[in-house]
Parts: sequence; structure tokens; C-alpha cells
Amino acid sequence: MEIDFVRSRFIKHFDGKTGNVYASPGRINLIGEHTDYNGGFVFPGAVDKGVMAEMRANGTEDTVMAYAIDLKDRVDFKLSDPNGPKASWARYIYGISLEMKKLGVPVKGFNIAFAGDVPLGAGMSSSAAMESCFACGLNDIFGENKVSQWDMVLAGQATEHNYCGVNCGIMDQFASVFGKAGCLMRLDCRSREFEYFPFKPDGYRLVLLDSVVKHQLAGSPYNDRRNSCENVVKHIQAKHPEGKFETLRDCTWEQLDEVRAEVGEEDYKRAKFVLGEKDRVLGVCEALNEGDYEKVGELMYQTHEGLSKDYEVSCEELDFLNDIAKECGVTGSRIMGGGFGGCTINLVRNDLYKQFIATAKQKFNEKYGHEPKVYDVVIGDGSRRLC
Ligand code: GAF
Repeated sequence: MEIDFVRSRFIKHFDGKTGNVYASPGRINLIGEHTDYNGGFVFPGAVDKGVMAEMRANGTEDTVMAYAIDLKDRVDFKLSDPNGPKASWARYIYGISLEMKKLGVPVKGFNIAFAGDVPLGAGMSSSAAMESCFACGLNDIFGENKVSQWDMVLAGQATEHNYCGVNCGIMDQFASVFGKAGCLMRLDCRSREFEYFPFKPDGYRLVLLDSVVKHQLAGSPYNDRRNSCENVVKHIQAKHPEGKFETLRDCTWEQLDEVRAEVGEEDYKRAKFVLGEKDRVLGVCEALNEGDYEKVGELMYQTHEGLSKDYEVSCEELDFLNDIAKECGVTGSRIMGGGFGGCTINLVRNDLYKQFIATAKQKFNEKYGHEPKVYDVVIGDGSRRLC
């Protein structure tokens, strides 16, 4: 996306003046799904697609004038309005402004125009890209950049919780803020320690296949999954009052088995997936250190199986794409992100790539009447000011 594209709209839709331009990426995740809100590990990276916003203080006390370039939609609202705007895209601006205020940033009225090239509803976290982009701008314009990167991550997450109805974890906002070109990041969501992992798989590449089934996390079964996990933790805590169980990260397989009958099969299966996924992320790290991509791929297939059968966040189209990957001999393939639609992430040998993409397009088209979209993964940088 070009700065001039956003700038020309900013000039046209407001008072002709220019502001500062900020960019934040969407993300991929190699492995570690639904583990973030369970205190586990994730393995994301930022992508070269995201959100770009031009922003400028407009001299008013608390009037925000916002223009969504892609939607050609203008919304003006006051930060002091307790209800905030109705348009879902504008709620991200409203929410992050109030969350940054809570962190001590004296946010006043501003103008903002933004656009994005991260596909919406594809599970690549366009929403975290918006939150971290706007947070970065507000921190710069009103806050002398005093808010730390971690606090911006948490402000983005709080925006989802408090204004958008999604009780998400911290993976997406973390990846969008901390991303680094060429590197994946292994994050321990309990301690928040993380390390950059240069990712240049020799002879392999990562590609996303977008089913174009729109995933929508707000008010969705996403929150139910989180509730199931928390319910299991509550039961384990009740059985072991001597221990401290905050998330499933603190629970063992034996403890999970002990509460199986009382929590019921659905919650049990969900927690079982999470415990297994925690181990799989560590397995992938080990395999990457040894350059064993076949092992990485095997673990990715296991994750897909668990997300589909136990966590139940897949859909017919995603399972179909996963089956095609298997048939084509693709090294690893799985649902990426929250699920309920969106993409699969595929680890493919270079020599298989062309044939895999052609087969996937053809078979998917035969069955669903349209081709999946194909995004080659380029691992890019996190949130930043462009000019
Ligand atoms: C969504 C959420 F926003 C993340 O926090 C994470 O839970 C993910 O689904 C699943 O791993 O993207």
C-alpha cells in the first residue's frame, strides 16, 4: 500500500492539511492456536499486509473525524459520548482512544483516514492491525511515545474486550506491535517473555489458502471456547485448593482426567486440545532448531485435527483444503487463527508448490464454485511511523 494513496484521501476528506502516517501489520501463526488466553505458547509473525492510517490533532477537545477509505464511510463522534459510534470499524478507533487515555495519554480530537490490505475475515487479524496502528499514532501524536509496546498490546486487547465483544488473547496485538521482518516470534503468554526466531526454511515456503468463508469472532462461539477452558480450570482448582490454577497452562493431563465426568465431554475435549497444543508449540521450536521441517509439518496436521474434531472451530471448506494438502503431499497444513472460516496455513516444499496451488484451486472450485485466494507469506515488520 502506498502512503500517497492514504494521504490523498486524508487531504480530500478533511481540511487539506497533512498529518503523520502510521502502519501496522496483520499476522500469521505457525502453530499455537487458542493457547494465548490459556497462558500457553504461540508462534506468530507479522506479515507484509496491514493497515495504514494518516492522523492529525484537529484542535477540538474531543471530536474525532474518521474516514474508512476502503468502505468510503465517514463517521464523526465524540470521545466523551458514553455509547461511542455504531459502525464496527469506528468502534476500534473509539475503543483504542479510550484505552490509551486510561494509560495516561491526553487524547484530544483528531482526524484520521485509514485503509488496509490485510484481507478482512481471513483470520489474519485485520482488527489487531487497526488497534495497534491507531495506538501507535495516538501514542506519538498525544503521548510523546511514553506508552510502552506491551501497554499498546494490552490496550488493543482491551479494545476487543470492552468495545468489540471478543474476549481474545494477546497473540494478534503482540504480533502486530512487535513483528520483525524475517522472524517468527515464540511468545510465552503467561510470562510474556518472547524470542525472535529467524525463519528461512531452506527448500520450503509458507502459503495461505483463504477459503473466503468469512470468520466473524464478535459475539461468536470464540467466547464459548474460552468459557469452556475457564470452566475446566475452575473445576480443577476446586479439586486442588492447595494449588493455584489460573489457566489451563497450570493444569496437567491427570488433573484434566480427574474432572472429565463433571465438566462434560465438550469442555473436556476443548481442554484436551489446549494441553496438546502447548506441547506442540514446543515441539515445533525444537524441530525448527534441528531443521526438521517434516516434524514441523506433522505437528501442524495434528493441530488441524484437534482444532477440527476437539475444539470444533473448523468448517467444511477448511477441512477440504486440509485434505487436499495431505493428498498433494504438502508437509504441513492447518487452520490458522480463531477458526470458523478464513485460511489454512501450509508449509510446502518448493518443488510441490505450483502443483499444490493448481490442484487446490481446481478441486475447491469444482466443489464450491470459486477458487480459494492464495497469499504467499512474507514476514514483515511491526507497528511504526512511516512519515
Ligand atoms: C483470534 C484471537 F484474537 C487470538 O487472541 C487467538 O486466540 C486466536 O484467535 C486463536 O489462536 O485471532
